[in-house]
Amino acid sequence: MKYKLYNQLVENKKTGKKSFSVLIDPDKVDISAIEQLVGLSIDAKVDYFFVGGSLIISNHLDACIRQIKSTCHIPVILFPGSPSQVSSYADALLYLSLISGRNPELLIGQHVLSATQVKNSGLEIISTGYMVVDGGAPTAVTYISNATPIPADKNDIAMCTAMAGEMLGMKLIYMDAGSGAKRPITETMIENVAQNIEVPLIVGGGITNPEKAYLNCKAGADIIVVGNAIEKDASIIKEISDAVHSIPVTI
Ligand code: 1GP
Repeated sequence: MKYKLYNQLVENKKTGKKSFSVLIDPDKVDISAIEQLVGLSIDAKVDYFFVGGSLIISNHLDACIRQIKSTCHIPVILFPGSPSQVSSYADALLYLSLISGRNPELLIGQHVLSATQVKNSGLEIISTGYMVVDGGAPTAVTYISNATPIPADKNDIAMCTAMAGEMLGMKLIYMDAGSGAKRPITETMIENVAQNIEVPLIVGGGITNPEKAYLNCKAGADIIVVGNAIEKDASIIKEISDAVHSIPVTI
């Protein structure tokens, strides 16, 4: 049971089933707004909720997740911006190492400091090679991480970074242009990475329409994450979910 969610991700990849994840930043939603968001997500057959953010302003992470869990069975996966964003109410945690950067604190330092807390949380822990790609403007993640993102046109660097992450034992690769990125990651870069790794590939950052979500999946993304565009207009949840799920399962 410990790798329940991860095993499902691997199974999905084998069959070519693409997934859609709605990103909820606890600082950007009221508890009252979550009910509506969850309702739309159930109707749209959303696969996962990712919960997390770069800052902690509101300090209602637990309440936020409990609200989601009280109204649906969609798995909640923590996407933490810092070690303090651990909540036992979630189903799993992306244990992120910022492999695109050279800031030792985000490669291993904070992990050491929070290892006991993370292990004792009882959450399913999924080690994730986190790659930030330049999205055309400084985003919260590039500023806070104090690390240079991979240039948007350096497909080889992205490919080799992902390959190294996989060979180091990371179970997922997450390519992120940063929340609200002006330019999402190109399909060419996604394709280069996807063709050279076997672990599931998550892609997010600046995806604002169903067409881009679809193209990213065709290029090899297994999970599409959208946050910012949904904060602006939640009705887009269904359009993007339909686009992601329109890709036929191959086996
Ligand atoms: C950011 O990948 C996520 O870490 C989602 O980005 O908010 O731009 O959709 P957006």
